[in-house]
Amino acid sequence: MKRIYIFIIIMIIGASFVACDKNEYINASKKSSVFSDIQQEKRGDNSEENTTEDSQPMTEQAKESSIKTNHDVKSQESSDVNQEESVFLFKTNNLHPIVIAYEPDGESISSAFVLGGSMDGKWFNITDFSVALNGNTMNIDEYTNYQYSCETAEPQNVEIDLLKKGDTFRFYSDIEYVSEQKVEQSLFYISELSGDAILEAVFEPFSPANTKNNSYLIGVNGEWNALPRPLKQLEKNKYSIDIDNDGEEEILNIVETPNNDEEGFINLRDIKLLLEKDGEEILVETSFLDGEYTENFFIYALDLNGDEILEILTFTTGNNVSIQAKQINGNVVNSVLSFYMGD
Ligand SMILES: [Ca+2]
Ligand SMILES: [Ca+2]
Repeated sequence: MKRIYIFIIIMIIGASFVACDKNEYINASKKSSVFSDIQQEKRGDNSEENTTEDSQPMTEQAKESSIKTNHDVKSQESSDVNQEESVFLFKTNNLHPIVIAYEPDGESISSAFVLGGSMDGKWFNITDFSVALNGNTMNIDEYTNYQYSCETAEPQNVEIDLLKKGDTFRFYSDIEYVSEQKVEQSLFYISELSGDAILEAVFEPFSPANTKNNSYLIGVNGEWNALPRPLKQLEKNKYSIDIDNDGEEEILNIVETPNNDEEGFINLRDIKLLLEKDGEEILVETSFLDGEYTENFFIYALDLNGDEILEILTFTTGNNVSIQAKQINGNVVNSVLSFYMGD
Protein backbone atom coordinates (compact mmCIF):
# COMPACT_ATOMS: atom_id res chain seq x y z
CA MET A 1 0.00 0.00 0.00
CA LYS A 2 2.82 2.35 0.96
CA ARG A 3 4.45 1.75 -2.42
CA ILE A 4 1.28 2.74 -4.20
CA TYR A 5 1.18 6.05 -2.26
CA ILE A 6 4.81 6.75 -3.09
CA PHE A 7 4.17 5.90 -6.72
CA ILE A 8 1.17 8.27 -6.85
CA ILE A 9 3.16 11.10 -5.23
CA ILE A 10 5.99 10.63 -7.74
CA MET A 11 3.48 10.71 -10.60
CA ILE A 12 1.91 13.97 -9.33
CA ILE A 13 5.29 15.68 -8.93
CA GLY A 14 6.35 14.44 -12.37
CA ALA A 15 3.14 15.72 -13.99
CA SER A 16 3.56 19.20 -12.52
CA PHE A 17 7.07 19.44 -13.97
CA VAL A 18 5.75 18.35 -17.35
CA ALA A 19 3.05 21.06 -17.13
CA CYS A 20 5.76 23.69 -17.02
CA ASP A 21 8.21 21.95 -19.36
CA LYS A 22 5.65 21.36 -22.10
CA ASN A 23 5.04 25.05 -22.56
CA GLU A 24 6.62 26.62 -25.55
CA TYR A 25 8.59 29.50 -24.20
CA ILE A 26 8.49 32.32 -26.62
CA ASN A 27 11.71 33.90 -27.75
CA ALA A 28 12.43 36.74 -25.39
CA SER A 29 13.04 39.06 -28.32
CA LYS A 30 9.32 38.98 -29.07
CA LYS A 31 8.36 40.14 -25.64
CA SER A 32 7.01 43.63 -25.19
CA SER A 33 8.29 45.07 -28.41
CA VAL A 34 6.26 48.20 -27.86
CA PHE A 35 7.66 48.75 -24.43
CA SER A 36 11.27 48.16 -25.41
CA ASP A 37 10.86 50.47 -28.39
CA ILE A 38 9.48 53.16 -26.16
CA GLN A 39 12.47 52.77 -23.90
CA GLN A 40 14.75 53.03 -26.91
CA GLU A 41 12.97 56.16 -28.00
CA LYS A 42 13.40 57.65 -24.59
CA ARG A 43 17.07 56.80 -24.48
CA GLY A 44 17.71 57.92 -28.03
CA ASP A 45 15.69 61.07 -28.54
CA ASN A 46 14.09 63.35 -26.03
CA SER A 47 13.74 66.22 -28.43
CA GLU A 48 10.80 68.56 -28.10
CA GLU A 49 9.89 67.87 -31.69
CA ASN A 50 8.33 64.52 -30.82
CA THR A 51 6.37 66.00 -27.97
CA THR A 52 5.00 68.75 -30.16
CA GLU A 53 4.01 66.39 -32.94
CA ASP A 54 2.20 64.06 -30.63
CA SER A 55 0.27 66.80 -28.92
CA GLN A 56 -0.99 68.18 -32.25
CA PRO A 57 -3.27 65.43 -33.50
CA MET A 58 -4.41 67.15 -36.70
CA THR A 59 -3.05 69.57 -39.28
CA GLU A 60 -4.86 71.03 -42.31
CA GLN A 61 -2.84 68.76 -44.57
CA ALA A 62 -3.66 65.79 -42.40
CA LYS A 63 -7.37 66.59 -42.59
CA GLU A 64 -7.26 66.54 -46.39
CA SER A 65 -5.32 63.32 -46.28
CA SER A 66 -7.86 61.71 -43.97
CA ILE A 67 -10.73 62.66 -46.27
CA LYS A 68 -8.95 61.01 -49.15
CA THR A 69 -7.94 57.92 -47.26
CA ASN A 70 -11.36 57.54 -45.70
CA HIS A 71 -12.61 56.37 -49.06
CA ASP A 72 -9.75 53.93 -49.34
CA VAL A 73 -11.12 51.83 -46.50
CA LYS A 74 -12.68 49.15 -48.58
CA SER A 75 -13.87 45.65 -48.03
CA GLN A 76 -11.26 43.23 -49.14
CA GLU A 77 -13.52 40.23 -49.20
CA SER A 78 -13.37 40.03 -52.97
CA SER A 79 -9.85 38.75 -52.75
CA ASP A 80 -7.84 37.76 -55.73
CA VAL A 81 -5.79 34.83 -54.56
CA ASN A 82 -3.44 35.22 -57.50
CA GLN A 83 -2.28 38.61 -56.36
CA GLU A 84 1.09 38.44 -54.74
CA GLU A 85 0.13 41.23 -52.31
CA SER A 86 -2.10 38.89 -50.41
CA VAL A 87 -5.59 39.93 -49.46
CA PHE A 88 -7.47 37.58 -47.19
CA LEU A 89 -11.00 37.12 -45.99
CA PHE A 90 -11.84 39.44 -43.13
CA LYS A 91 -12.43 37.20 -40.12
CA THR A 92 -14.61 38.83 -37.51
CA ASN A 93 -14.51 37.81 -33.87
CA ASN A 94 -17.91 38.53 -32.31
CA LEU A 95 -16.09 40.18 -29.38
CA HIS A 96 -14.57 42.75 -31.80
CA PRO A 97 -11.13 43.04 -30.18
CA ILE A 98 -9.20 46.31 -30.36
CA VAL A 99 -5.39 46.38 -30.44
CA ILE A 100 -2.78 49.11 -30.16
CA ALA A 101 0.56 48.96 -31.96
CA TYR A 102 3.47 51.29 -31.57
CA GLU A 103 5.26 52.18 -34.77
CA PRO A 104 8.92 52.48 -33.95
CA ASP A 105 11.46 54.45 -35.87
CA GLY A 106 12.19 52.66 -39.14
CA GLU A 107 11.18 49.19 -37.94
CA SER A 108 8.32 46.96 -38.94
CA ILE A 109 5.45 46.08 -36.61
CA SER A 110 5.01 42.45 -35.59
CA SER A 111 2.75 42.68 -32.56
CA ALA A 112 0.11 44.80 -30.89
CA PHE A 113 -1.36 44.95 -27.40
CA VAL A 114 -5.01 44.12 -26.84
CA LEU A 115 -7.01 46.94 -25.27
CA GLY A 116 -10.26 44.94 -24.98
CA GLY A 117 -13.36 44.29 -27.03
CA SER A 118 -17.11 44.87 -27.27
CA MET A 119 -20.30 43.05 -28.15
CA ASP A 120 -23.93 44.29 -28.21
CA GLY A 121 -23.14 47.48 -26.31
CA LYS A 122 -21.04 45.74 -23.64
CA TRP A 123 -17.31 46.23 -23.20
CA PHE A 124 -14.81 43.54 -22.23
CA ASN A 125 -11.38 43.72 -20.65
CA ILE A 126 -8.76 40.97 -20.83
CA THR A 127 -9.47 40.05 -17.22
CA ASP A 128 -13.03 39.02 -18.19
CA PHE A 129 -11.63 35.96 -19.96
CA SER A 130 -9.95 32.66 -19.17
CA VAL A 131 -6.90 31.47 -21.04
CA ALA A 132 -6.21 27.92 -22.20
CA LEU A 133 -2.63 26.75 -22.22
CA ASN A 134 -1.83 23.20 -23.34
CA GLY A 135 -5.42 22.21 -22.75
CA ASN A 136 -5.59 23.68 -19.22
CA THR A 137 -8.08 26.48 -18.80
CA MET A 138 -7.17 29.12 -16.22
CA ASN A 139 -8.67 32.38 -15.06
CA ILE A 140 -6.32 35.33 -14.53
CA ASP A 141 -5.61 34.48 -10.86
CA GLU A 142 -4.84 30.86 -11.74
CA TYR A 143 -2.61 31.99 -14.56
CA THR A 144 -0.73 34.31 -12.19
CA ASN A 145 -0.13 31.34 -9.86
CA TYR A 146 0.92 29.20 -12.80
CA GLN A 147 3.41 31.84 -13.96
CA TYR A 148 4.76 32.13 -10.43
CA SER A 149 5.09 28.34 -10.01
CA CYS A 150 6.87 28.00 -13.35
CA GLU A 151 9.09 31.00 -12.59
CA THR A 152 8.52 32.47 -16.01
CA ALA A 153 7.17 35.79 -17.16
CA GLU A 154 7.69 34.91 -20.80
CA PRO A 155 4.62 35.37 -23.00
CA GLN A 156 2.83 32.08 -23.63
CA ASN A 157 0.92 31.16 -26.76
CA VAL A 158 -2.60 30.69 -25.39
CA GLU A 159 -6.15 30.24 -26.59
CA ILE A 160 -8.47 33.02 -25.51
CA ASP A 161 -11.91 33.96 -26.85
CA LEU A 162 -11.01 37.64 -27.13
CA LEU A 163 -8.22 37.06 -29.64
CA LYS A 164 -8.24 34.03 -31.89
CA LYS A 165 -5.75 32.97 -34.50
CA GLY A 166 -6.94 34.27 -37.87
CA ASP A 167 -8.87 37.27 -36.46
CA THR A 168 -8.37 40.14 -38.86
CA PHE A 169 -7.60 43.74 -37.90
CA ARG A 170 -7.83 46.95 -39.86
CA PHE A 171 -5.08 49.24 -38.67
CA TYR A 172 -5.40 53.02 -38.62
CA SER A 173 -2.99 55.80 -37.76
CA ASP A 174 -4.44 59.00 -36.31
CA ILE A 175 -5.32 60.15 -39.82
CA GLU A 176 -5.58 57.24 -42.23
CA TYR A 177 -6.24 53.59 -42.91
CA VAL A 178 -2.93 51.71 -42.87
CA SER A 179 -3.41 48.02 -43.59
CA GLU A 180 -5.21 44.80 -42.77
CA GLN A 181 -3.44 42.11 -40.73
CA LYS A 182 -4.29 38.63 -39.50
CA VAL A 183 -3.45 37.27 -36.03
CA GLU A 184 -0.81 34.53 -36.03
CA GLN A 185 -0.57 33.98 -32.27
CA SER A 186 -2.15 35.19 -29.02
CA LEU A 187 0.56 35.76 -26.41
CA PHE A 188 -0.37 36.19 -22.78
CA TYR A 189 1.57 37.05 -19.63
CA ILE A 190 1.39 38.93 -16.37
CA SER A 191 3.58 42.04 -16.30
CA GLU A 192 6.33 41.60 -13.73
CA LEU A 193 6.47 45.34 -13.16
CA SER A 194 2.81 46.23 -12.75
CA GLY A 195 1.10 42.85 -12.25
CA ASP A 196 -1.28 43.65 -15.12
CA ALA A 197 -2.51 40.94 -17.48
CA ILE A 198 -1.10 41.59 -20.94
CA LEU A 199 -2.41 40.04 -24.16
CA GLU A 200 -0.43 40.55 -27.31
CA ALA A 201 -1.47 39.82 -30.90
CA VAL A 202 1.34 38.62 -33.15
CA PHE A 203 1.23 39.42 -36.87
CA GLU A 204 3.43 38.82 -39.88
CA PRO A 205 5.74 41.85 -39.71
CA PHE A 206 4.37 44.81 -41.66
CA SER A 207 5.71 48.26 -42.38
CA PRO A 208 3.09 50.98 -42.64
CA ALA A 209 3.80 53.54 -45.31
CA ASN A 210 3.08 57.24 -44.89
CA THR A 211 2.75 57.24 -41.13
CA LYS A 212 5.06 59.23 -38.96
CA ASN A 213 7.52 57.27 -36.85
CA ASN A 214 6.99 56.82 -33.15
CA SER A 215 3.24 56.98 -33.48
CA TYR A 216 0.45 54.66 -32.39
CA LEU A 217 -1.76 52.57 -34.65
CA ILE A 218 -5.21 51.32 -33.64
CA GLY A 219 -6.33 47.95 -34.96
CA VAL A 220 -10.04 47.13 -34.92
CA ASN A 221 -11.66 43.79 -35.67
CA GLY A 222 -14.94 45.07 -37.09
CA GLU A 223 -16.56 45.84 -40.42
CA TRP A 224 -17.40 49.47 -39.56
CA ASN A 225 -15.20 52.42 -40.36
CA ALA A 226 -13.07 52.95 -37.24
CA LEU A 227 -10.81 55.53 -38.85
CA PRO A 228 -10.01 58.19 -36.21
CA ARG A 229 -12.05 61.29 -37.08
CA PRO A 230 -10.28 64.59 -37.68
CA LEU A 231 -10.08 66.86 -34.67
CA LYS A 232 -10.48 70.44 -35.85
CA GLN A 233 -7.98 72.54 -34.03
CA LEU A 234 -9.53 75.80 -32.81
CA GLU A 235 -6.53 76.98 -30.85
CA LYS A 236 -3.69 75.39 -28.90
CA ASN A 237 -5.06 72.34 -27.03
CA LYS A 238 -8.64 73.09 -28.12
CA TYR A 239 -10.46 71.02 -30.73
CA SER A 240 -13.96 70.57 -32.09
CA ILE A 241 -15.55 67.30 -33.16
CA ASP A 242 -19.04 65.81 -33.36
CA ILE A 243 -18.73 63.01 -30.81
CA ASP A 244 -22.33 61.78 -30.77
CA ASN A 245 -23.05 62.13 -34.49
CA ASP A 246 -25.97 64.58 -34.05
CA GLY A 247 -24.60 67.21 -36.43
CA GLU A 248 -23.44 69.54 -33.66
CA GLU A 249 -19.82 69.76 -32.75
CA GLU A 250 -18.55 69.36 -29.22
CA ILE A 251 -15.38 71.01 -27.91
CA LEU A 252 -12.45 69.11 -26.42
CA ASN A 253 -10.14 71.09 -24.22
CA ILE A 254 -6.79 69.86 -22.90
CA VAL A 255 -5.92 72.00 -19.89
CA GLU A 256 -2.33 71.87 -18.65
CA THR A 257 -1.50 73.25 -15.23
CA PRO A 258 2.06 73.41 -13.85
CA ASN A 259 2.42 71.35 -10.70
CA ASN A 260 5.16 72.32 -8.29
CA ASP A 261 4.19 69.90 -5.56
CA GLU A 262 6.86 67.28 -6.17
CA GLU A 263 10.56 67.90 -6.24
CA GLY A 264 12.95 66.22 -8.64
CA PHE A 265 10.92 66.77 -11.78
CA ILE A 266 11.61 69.67 -14.11
CA ASN A 267 8.40 69.82 -16.06
CA LEU A 268 5.57 68.54 -13.91
CA ARG A 269 2.06 69.18 -15.25
CA ASP A 270 -1.46 68.19 -14.36
CA ILE A 271 -3.65 67.47 -17.38
CA LYS A 272 -7.41 67.74 -17.57
CA LEU A 273 -9.38 66.70 -20.63
CA LEU A 274 -12.70 68.56 -20.70
CA LEU A 275 -15.63 68.10 -23.06
CA GLU A 276 -18.02 70.99 -23.72
CA LYS A 277 -21.34 69.46 -24.69
CA ASP A 278 -24.87 70.91 -24.59
CA GLY A 279 -23.58 73.95 -22.70
CA GLU A 280 -22.03 71.77 -20.00
CA GLU A 281 -18.36 71.20 -19.24
CA ILE A 282 -17.69 67.53 -18.52
CA LEU A 283 -14.46 66.12 -17.12
CA VAL A 284 -13.31 63.24 -19.36
CA GLU A 285 -9.98 62.44 -17.74
CA THR A 286 -7.23 63.73 -15.51
CA SER A 287 -3.63 62.78 -16.15
CA PHE A 288 -0.20 63.77 -15.05
CA LEU A 289 3.00 64.42 -16.99
CA ASP A 290 6.33 64.38 -15.23
CA GLY A 291 8.54 64.73 -18.31
CA GLU A 292 10.28 61.46 -17.48
CA TYR A 293 7.97 58.45 -17.08
CA THR A 294 5.15 60.31 -18.78
CA GLU A 295 5.99 62.87 -21.42
CA ASN A 296 3.10 63.17 -23.86
CA PHE A 297 -0.66 63.40 -23.67
CA PHE A 298 -2.76 63.09 -26.81
CA ILE A 299 -6.15 61.84 -27.93
CA TYR A 300 -7.81 59.99 -30.80
CA ALA A 301 -11.57 60.11 -31.42
CA LEU A 302 -12.93 57.02 -33.15
CA ASP A 303 -15.76 54.50 -33.10
CA LEU A 304 -14.44 51.46 -31.23
CA ASN A 305 -17.68 49.45 -31.11
CA GLY A 306 -19.53 50.27 -34.34
CA ASP A 307 -22.47 52.22 -32.81
CA GLU A 308 -21.58 55.35 -34.82
CA ILE A 309 -20.81 57.31 -31.66
CA LEU A 310 -17.17 58.18 -31.16
CA GLU A 311 -15.19 57.05 -28.17
CA ILE A 312 -12.20 59.05 -26.98
CA LEU A 313 -8.88 57.26 -26.60
CA THR A 314 -6.48 59.10 -24.33
CA PHE A 315 -2.75 58.32 -24.37
CA THR A 316 -0.29 59.23 -21.65
CA THR A 317 3.08 58.04 -22.94
CA GLY A 318 6.76 58.07 -22.16
CA ASN A 319 8.64 55.35 -20.34
CA ASN A 320 5.21 54.25 -19.11
CA VAL A 321 2.19 53.90 -21.37
CA SER A 322 -1.38 54.38 -20.21
CA ILE A 323 -4.29 54.23 -22.65
CA GLN A 324 -7.93 54.79 -21.70
CA ALA A 325 -11.06 54.41 -23.80
CA LYS A 326 -13.88 56.76 -22.75
CA GLN A 327 -17.45 56.39 -23.92
CA ILE A 328 -19.66 59.47 -23.89
CA ASN A 329 -23.23 58.54 -23.03
CA GLY A 330 -25.35 61.69 -23.05
CA ASN A 331 -23.45 63.93 -20.66
CA VAL A 332 -21.89 61.06 -18.74
CA VAL A 333 -18.36 59.77 -19.34
CA ASN A 334 -17.73 56.07 -18.83
CA SER A 335 -14.26 54.54 -18.67
CA VAL A 336 -14.77 51.40 -20.72
CA LEU A 337 -11.31 50.01 -21.49
CA SER A 338 -7.79 50.59 -20.28
CA PHE A 339 -4.25 49.46 -20.89
CA TYR A 340 -1.19 50.08 -18.79
CA MET A 341 2.40 49.12 -19.24
CA GLY A 342 5.13 50.44 -17.03
CA ASP A 343 6.21 50.36 -13.44
CA1 LIG B 1 -22.62 66.34 -31.28
CA1 LIG C 1 -18.81 53.89 -30.45
